[in-house]
Amino acid sequence: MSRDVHNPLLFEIAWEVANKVGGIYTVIKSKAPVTVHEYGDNYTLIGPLNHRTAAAEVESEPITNSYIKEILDDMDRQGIKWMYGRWLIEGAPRVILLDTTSIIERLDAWKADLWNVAGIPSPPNDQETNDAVLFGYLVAWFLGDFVAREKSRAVIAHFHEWMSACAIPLMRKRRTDLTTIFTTHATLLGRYLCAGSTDFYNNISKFSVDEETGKRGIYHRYCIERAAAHCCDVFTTVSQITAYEAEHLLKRKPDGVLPNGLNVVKFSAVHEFQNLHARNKEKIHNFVRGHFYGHYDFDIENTLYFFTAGRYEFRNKGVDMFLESLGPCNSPVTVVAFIVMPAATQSYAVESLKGHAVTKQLQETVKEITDRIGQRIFDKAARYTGGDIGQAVIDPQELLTNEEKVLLKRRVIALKRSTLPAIVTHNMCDDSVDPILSQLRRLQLFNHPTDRVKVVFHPEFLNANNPLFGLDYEDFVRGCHLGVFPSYYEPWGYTPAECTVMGVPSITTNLSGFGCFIEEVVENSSDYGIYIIDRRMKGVEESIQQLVDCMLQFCQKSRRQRINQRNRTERLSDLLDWKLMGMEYVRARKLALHRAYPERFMGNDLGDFQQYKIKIPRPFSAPGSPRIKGSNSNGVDDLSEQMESLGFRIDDEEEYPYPTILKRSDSSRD
Ligand code: U2F
Ligand code: UDP
Ligand code: G6P
Repeated sequence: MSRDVHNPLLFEIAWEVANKVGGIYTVIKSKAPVTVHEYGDNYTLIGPLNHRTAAAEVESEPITNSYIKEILDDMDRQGIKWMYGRWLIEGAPRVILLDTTSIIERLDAWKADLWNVAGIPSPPNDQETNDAVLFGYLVAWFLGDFVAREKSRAVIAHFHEWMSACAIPLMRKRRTDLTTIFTTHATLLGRYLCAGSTDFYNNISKFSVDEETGKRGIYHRYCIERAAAHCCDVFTTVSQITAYEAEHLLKRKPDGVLPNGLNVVKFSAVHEFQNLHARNKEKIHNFVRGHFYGHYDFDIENTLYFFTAGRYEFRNKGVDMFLESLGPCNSPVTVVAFIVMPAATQSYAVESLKGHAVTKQLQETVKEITDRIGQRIFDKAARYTGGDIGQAVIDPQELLTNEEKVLLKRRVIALKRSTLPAIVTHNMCDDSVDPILSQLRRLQLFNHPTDRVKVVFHPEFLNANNPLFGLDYEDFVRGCHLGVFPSYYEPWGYTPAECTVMGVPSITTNLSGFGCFIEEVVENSSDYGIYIIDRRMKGVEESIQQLVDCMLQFCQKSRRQRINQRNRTERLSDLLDWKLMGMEYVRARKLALHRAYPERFMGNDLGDFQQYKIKIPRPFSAPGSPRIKGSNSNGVDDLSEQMESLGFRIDDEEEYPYPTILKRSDSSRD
């Protein structure tokens, strides 16, 4: 059968399509605009139907593709519930959501089939695996039926993470006529091993993977992940470091790396992000005044805000290292270090709410009194009818009435407290064993007046309705001075990348995908506000010392230097834009097509690619931008190399969403 490989159809499949669980949601959602730009209506996402959230995420619309309609109608007749429409995000891609709960009666039969055809076991009580199996069979069903109808064009199915990937071994076994890409965003075993106390990277080649996954009760999940990695046409991960991990733990060397980008929004006035920093910092000031009431004796204009945030993975996210470095950080200015990580809580702590209430009352009283003073000054001056001009100006001694003095004293007395400002804003369910609280107690970081570094643990993600901050996470980040993410296990790490595009300096490590990426493409990244801690070659104590040094170096900067540094940081954002990052996805798709249909690339059959030839300049060559080092110095080959070895010439000048130009190189072997 000869399918048109120059005009393919693309399906992207993930458990987090229109379903926010973790970082993959950010990947797919932020990438949608460029993929839609490239594929238009030839792009369809497939995800699970979560009835609780689907209505807010997706708008239903009639199905225009007759093949898709036939298949979904047929599924409907067989009792499968689904939703078809546009995902309500920028780019508005088409989505198919499949309801795994509507087909639960087939679970046992499908599990038996999975064992028979792929040797993958699935125990009875693992809900996530049950979902993965049901979803996998539905996706394989849909795609199998689709390519049986659509016979003229090539179809690419791109899967993210093991939860969505059960369909890959099934389709390989059924010889479904399409090409597959599997992108893993971590490995199951790697995440588990790192969260424990294993010396992961030094032992990575020695783990007995079956035994280790068995001990942790994830052997069957691991089988799905490993089968997907081996059965797909093109296997990729999000970073070099995860590629290295996948090679050892999944036993296949990835074909390439597809780094995570962001949908970078540029303001028309470049300095607007600086204004936003100042405005949001003001809101954080308000929080600090309330939280530290009774102990608010530091100069807020000379206070720096550091933070870490993300899922509560104490060791993986490097929170242990962050806290450890706060004590020795003898900063010349006051630092408030925030930790924003969701944990189980009962409620906001009364002390936190009280602090904000009493400072708010004080603020209102001061406003009321100053309004009255203003009125009195005006009245006295306005009544001037001639004579001694001094009489028209109120005597400063009389500015406050006795009644106002009493009112003000009452408000000030309410600020007195016998306790220190709390280190946590909520009542925690596991207060006595919580790892962050335990470490803060061990380090005696209790917000003493003499402490240069204060700490506030907010065990809940932020949103604008939050009674303490009243800020969305993004605005909170903008208002801070430095993000600190000394991760130990971090396949990519969106948090420092998000800081960068908002012009907020951050600290990351050479064990995070993002940190390694920046190390590879930017020289002297610390000049540009991205500090990379060495957690690879250094011992823990040395890494902590390096972190302390970075923070101290930052604390010694003048305001002018901080403003300059923020400008440089923000300038790096083009590097992280999907318009550039998306190029690797383009390459992966071309490689997948080539692997599945090599004969379609023979001879002079590549002429069609020429139609995409549109050039736009490289964004990061703007004057004053950081110097870009040659990329991919080690580890997994990049996709360009793979393709060049197949005889294509990759034009690096090209920028997404215009697909890379593939030309047969003159020295082509065929
Ligand atoms: C990898 O991240 P994961 O997708 O495996 O991480 P998850 O545990 O699934 O979730 C992180 C996300 O969950 C969200 C939060 C993150 O986007 O915003 N979240 C939330 O909104 N509310 C909550 O109460 C709890 C979580 C990998 F580990 C990362 O390094 C990569 O960056 C990522 C993408 O490739 O994949
Ligand atoms: N985040 C959030 N609200 C918060 C703190 C963090 O939405 O209060 C988001 C943040 O914007 C980022 C994600 O959490 O997108 C963390 O992603 P990252 O890649 O750093 O790690 P992952 O959690 O995916 O392992
Ligand atoms: C931004 C604002 C400036 C403000 C500065 C404070 O650049 O545009 O008006 O002075 O932030 O910077 P800082 O690092 O002290 O928060």
